[in-house]
Parts: sequence; structure tokens; C-alpha cells
Amino acid sequence: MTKKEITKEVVCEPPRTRLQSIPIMNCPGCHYGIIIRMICEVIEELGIEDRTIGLGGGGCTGFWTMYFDLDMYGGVHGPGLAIATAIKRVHPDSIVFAAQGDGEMGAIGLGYFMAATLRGEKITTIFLNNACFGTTGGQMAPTTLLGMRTTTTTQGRDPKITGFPFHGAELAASMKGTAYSARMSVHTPANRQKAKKALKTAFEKQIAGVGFSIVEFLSACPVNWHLGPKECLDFIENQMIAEYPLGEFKNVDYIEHLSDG
Ligand SMILES: Cc1ncc(C[n+]2csc(CCOP(=O)(O)OP(=O)(O)O)c2C)c(N)n1
Ligand code: SF4
Repeated sequence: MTKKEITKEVVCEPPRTRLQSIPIMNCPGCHYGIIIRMICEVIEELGIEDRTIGLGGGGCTGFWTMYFDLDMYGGVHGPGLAIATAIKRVHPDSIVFAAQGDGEMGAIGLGYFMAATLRGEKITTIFLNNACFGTTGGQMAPTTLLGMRTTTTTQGRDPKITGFPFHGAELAASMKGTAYSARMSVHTPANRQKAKKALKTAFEKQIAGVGFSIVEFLSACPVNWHLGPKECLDFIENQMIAEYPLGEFKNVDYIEHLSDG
């Protein structure tokens, strides 16, 4: 009997801009890794890796500064979009993206978010909506669903006490300086494809100098949702999307008094 020859063929390689010496340090089932890879793919497809500067956040996106083979800046919890603004203004030819947790952008950093959208800063925001403060143990975030139990809403979120969920993508879309705003999810392959297209469009708006751009991602946090990775996909499909509809909320190619050209 002759031994069957085994041939190896590379069918999928990691993106160049994903620094392979640093493993992704998320909890199992976290969607941040999928989103990190997507950012790398989009940056490479747009050919902007030599002029991209990324900003990590203050929560679980704090580790993001280590994952990319790009110029990266360590974020602080809250003023991320002010820091991203400064980077862009000092380096106007650069392409700047900022990762923002929902506790970060919707609570401590809400003022910086509003200011950046009001000014129409030509930066791209990646807004991670996992309905809780992930890093610090699953406290209620502005995005926590009504009735959802967290470590600070043990009986379920009650709007009479803690208000209603924060809709970042719709809020950004209502601002004059915003060129592109969308909410996407990566919980199925089809949604991942749509999300990548949206992310690419968001970066293209910045490249064209149109205005502020943002993609909100619904993202699983299995450890704080107390659900398994598969149950998290169902939770996104059945609970999260009911509160946070997916889609584009704004997509314009020119904003008077603001856009380049
Ligand atoms: C100024 C400041 N306040 C509070 C904290 C503590 N802190 C660190 S991460 C975090 C919550 C992170 O939640 P979120 O922004 O939703 O990001 P995630 O961890 O879910 O990615 C908090 C409150 C801090 N690091 N800095
Ligand atoms: S705490 Fe949540 S957001 Fe943070 S790495 Fe773990 S699963 Fe991801």
C-alpha cells in the first residue's frame, strides 16, 4: 500500500496588520476578536495601513493597542474621541479610528461623543455595544436592555430608576456633522459580511473627508451575560436586535460647510 501524499495549501491567512506575536486575550465567545480581524481586513483592502492611527479604549478595548501592527495609541476611559480628534488634527493626512465601549462612549465619554459629532470630526468610531461594563464585572451600561439583570441591576433594569437604553448609532445619525452611521452585528456569517461593508464605508467617508463616521457593533459578552457562546448568538438575534435594529441610519457624501472638496 502506498502512503497517500499529504499536500498542504494555505486557504486563509491572518491579516498582515494583525500582530501575530500577541494573542487575543478576550473571554471565550467574545465578539471583539471577530471585529478586530474585520478592522484589519478593511484597512488592508483600502490600502491605508501606512497612514492609519488607532486608539484603544479604556475597557476591554484597552488591549486593542497591542493587537494591531499599526500606529496605536492607548486610550483612557471616557475622552477617547477627544484624543482621536487631537490625533487627526495634528496629523490631518492620517486615518484615525477609535474603539469605544458602550459604558465608555454612552456614559463617562458621552460629552466627548456629542462634541465630536457636533464638530463633524473626520474620524471613524467603532462603538462596541455589549449591553454592560465588560471589564469591570458586568455592571449596567447605558445600553443595558430593560429588564436585563446586571451586577448593579440585580432585579432587572427598571427605566423608572435607571432610564432607557442608549441608541448611539441613531443619535450620531441625528447630528449634522455625521457622514455615516450604522449598527451592525457579527453573530452570523451573513451579518458579518454586511458589517464589513459598513465598516469599509465608514472608513471611506473619512478618506474622502466627508465628516464623522461610526459603526455600532452588537457584541456578545458571555462571561457577564452568564450565557454560553451559542446562547449569546440567540440573545443577540432575539433580544438585542429587538431594542437595537440593524442597518444604516445615515449615509451622505457631502456636508455643507464641513466636507473637503
Ligand atoms: C476615568 C475612569 N473611570 C473608571 C474606570 C474604571 N473602568 C475601567 S473599564 C470600565 C468599564 C468598561 O466598560 P465599557 O466601556 O462598556 O467597555 P467594555 O469593557 O465592555 O469593552 C470602567 C468603569 C477607569 N478605568 N477610568
Ligand atoms: S468581559 Fe466581555 S467584552 Fe470583555 S473580553 Fe470578556 S466577553 Fe469580551
